[in-house]
Amino acid sequence: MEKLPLHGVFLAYDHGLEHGPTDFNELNVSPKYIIDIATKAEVDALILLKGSARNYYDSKKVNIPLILKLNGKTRLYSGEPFSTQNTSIEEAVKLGAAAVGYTVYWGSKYEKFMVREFGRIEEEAHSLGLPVVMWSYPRGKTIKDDESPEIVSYAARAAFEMGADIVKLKYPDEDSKLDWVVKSADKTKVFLAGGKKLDSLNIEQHVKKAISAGFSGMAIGRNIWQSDNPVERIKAIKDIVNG
Ligand code: FBP
Repeated sequence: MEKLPLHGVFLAYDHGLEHGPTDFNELNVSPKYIIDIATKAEVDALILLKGSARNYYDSKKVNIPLILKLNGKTRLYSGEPFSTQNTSIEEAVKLGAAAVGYTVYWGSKYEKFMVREFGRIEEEAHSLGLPVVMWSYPRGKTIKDDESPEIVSYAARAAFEMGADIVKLKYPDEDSKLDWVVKSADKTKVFLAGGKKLDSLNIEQHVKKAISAGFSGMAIGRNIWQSDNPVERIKAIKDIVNG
């Protein structure tokens, strides 16, 4: 099993469940295409759900650490955000995962269930030496602006208090508050989430600012595998992250 670095560029590909194949084209609809990109660009980790991992990720052949995402939901569901666990840590170990991931929708009516589930997962994963990555996403009726610095810092702090090793966060809408986000996360390493397709200049500017404020990396999906030159885009982001 590859060890998960706490710094770098992670390639996310859990969108088939989260958004449906509407995010995909003829090429990126296949997990094999994603694993080829990840291998060529030497990403620091690959984020998959169990279906893609079981069918395409061979831990003996792919030299990239796997983060197995343990929960998820579809876009077909329209209530208050609620993402439930769909696989176990035992399964993550069987698949050769180096870490596990879980989304918490802070502020949702169902926050209490996700908190309880994450708490159990975090303790079990750590007892086996597996790092835990939290997608820390304030979302739901009570969250008016999920990119406000107060909300993003709160998401950072909540991940630290819940024992996450890495937290994946949205870019706050005030650059000057990036370092407060990092301070709020304390020992938890902060990774920037990607978002919908942006031009490369825009992404790179975000990454530069985030890294100089103390972010540890980026976990990105659509902006890479929807691009015409995915390997080059990862390499450009890696160059910024690695200084
Ligand atoms: P992107 O870089 O494509 O935004 O991927 C990051 C990610 O967190 C995925 O892991 C996840 O499927 C998706 O974003 C969630 O998207 P949304 O914000 O629409 O729920």
